[in-house]
Order: sequence, then structure tokens, then C-alpha cells
Amino acid sequence: MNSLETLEHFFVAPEKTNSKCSFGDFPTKITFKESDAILYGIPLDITTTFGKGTSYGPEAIRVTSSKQIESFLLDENQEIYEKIKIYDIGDLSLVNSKINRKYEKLLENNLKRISKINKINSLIRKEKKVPIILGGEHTLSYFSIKSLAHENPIIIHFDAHRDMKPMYDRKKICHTTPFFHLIDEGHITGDNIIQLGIRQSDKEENDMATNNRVNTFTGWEINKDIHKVTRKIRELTNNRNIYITFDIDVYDICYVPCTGTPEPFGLNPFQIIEILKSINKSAVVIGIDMVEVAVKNNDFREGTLATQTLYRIFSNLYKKSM
Ligand SMILES: [Mn+2]
Repeated sequence: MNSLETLEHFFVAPEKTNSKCSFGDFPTKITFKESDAILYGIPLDITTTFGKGTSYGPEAIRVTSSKQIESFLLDENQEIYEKIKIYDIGDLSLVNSKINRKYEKLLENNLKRISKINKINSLIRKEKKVPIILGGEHTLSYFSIKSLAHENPIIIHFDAHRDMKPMYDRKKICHTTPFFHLIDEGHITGDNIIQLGIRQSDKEENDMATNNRVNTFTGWEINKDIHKVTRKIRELTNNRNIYITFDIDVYDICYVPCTGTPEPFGLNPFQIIEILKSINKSAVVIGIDMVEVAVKNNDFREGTLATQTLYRIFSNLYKKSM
């Protein structure tokens, strides 16, 4: 079996998902072989505790990107499909609650499925392509970052929350714990994580971040003096591999009506673009995930915001030479 055949085995094709379309719906069909990046969805919504709806994330992004949003970026004077060739391989097939009625079994089986990210990302990197994951809850970033840790990336983590708890709701691996375990198990050191837009953390998470020298820029700091922040980011990302993990709730509560745990004191889209532009031009993107995007009552605003953000990530950071 070649890499594509091995990969396809894990996925439901995009047109067979609820969205019934591929990401972007670009005018020329891109083959796996010629692609620069492989995009896949993980519609996971199991350990979320407050608001639900992240299982609709991949659908929200596919639908808005293919039906609502122009592939031409006015601000960048850029056709996105000319910048980066993306092959959408579909959604990771998960176990649903009809098959596993017991919650513990459902969680266990889905974590088993999600741990396949390791093999999936390895295959994608072997083909010299970049994995782009559409979540789904933040839990998936633990597996994704772990799978790429040997490439020594600096993690650029956009989020209202540190997600650095050892355990939550009696679960070790869940949406509020990925960065604790990535550090604790030695996959990533704290000084190789940049947390941006943070404004909720308990005392232990905050101590964990401080003790491990995590680079932190809170919502208040960014709103007060963004240039101080962007200068530091430019420095930290010089000549580095980078992995971007983007929780949509980094945006202020007024922009994200559907995600599970929206927070005030957040960022606006112009600030996000300014931060993306400050990432050093010498940096190389090795992986991206966009998580916690949700749909409620047919409100697709977060899909729009996520797609527009992804397009700016590609436009500003992707380089052909990767
Ligand atoms: Mn969050």
C-alpha cells in the first residue's frame, strides 16, 4: 500500500461527511501527490464539560470555506490555492454513542482512534507535507504535538486557557490537560511553548507554566502593548520549526457565540493577524490544528472566523521550500 491508501483507511471522505464538500472547494482539484498539506477533521466532542458542539467544527470550516468565503484574500492580494496546495482527506472515523452506549467505553475507544494521529502525522511528514487538523476538542493536540515533538518545534498556542491541568473531571487526557502532559512526559519543554491570549488559569496551572518557563502573553498584555509581544515572538521563532495550535476561544467572547468556554478580555481578528505576521520569516510550519470550533442553532460564524484565520496562517507562514 502507498501512503495515500494507508491514510485513506482511517478516514471518511469529505463528501461523505455532514459537510458533503471538501475544504475550500478550490477551482482546480489537487491530487495527494502534488499537495503541500494534508487536511483532516477530528469531530471529537466527548470530554468537553461546559458547552458542547465541537463535533461540528470540521463541518463548519468545510462549509464556510467552500460556500461562503472567497479564496482570494483582499488584504494579502493572494489566491490561497496558489499559495498552498491542500488535499482534504476527510474526517477521522470515530465511534459514536449509538455503538458504545457506555460513556467510559466510548471515551476509551475514541481515544484509541485519536491516538492514530501519531501514525497519520508520521506518514504525512514522511511525504514532506504539513498536517492541518480541524477539531474537535483540544484533546487532539496532545496526540498531534507528541507525534511531531522529535522535530523540535516551538509551539504557538492561541487560547483563552492554559489547558495545563494534570486531571479534570477524573480524566487525564481531556480538553483541559494537553499541555500539562506534553511537558510532564518530556515531549516539549515549557520554554518551547508560547501561550497567547491567556485569561483563565487556576493557581496550579499558572505555577506549572511559571516553573517550566512557558512564554505567556495574556489577553491584557496583548491589548495593552501588542508591539512588545510581537517583538518577542519574532525573536522566539527565529529559525525555528513551528507548530500552531489555535483554540478559537482566543478570540474575545463577542466573536465566538458557539464554542464551549468563551471568555471576555480576548483578542480581535486584527490583533491575530498582527501576531501571525510577527512570526519570524525564517520559521518553518510543521503542523497546524484549529480546535474548539462549534456550530449551534445553525450559527456558522465560528466556521467563518476559523477559515479566515487558517487562510491568514497559510498566507503569512507557508513557504514552498518545506
Ligand atoms: Mn480554550
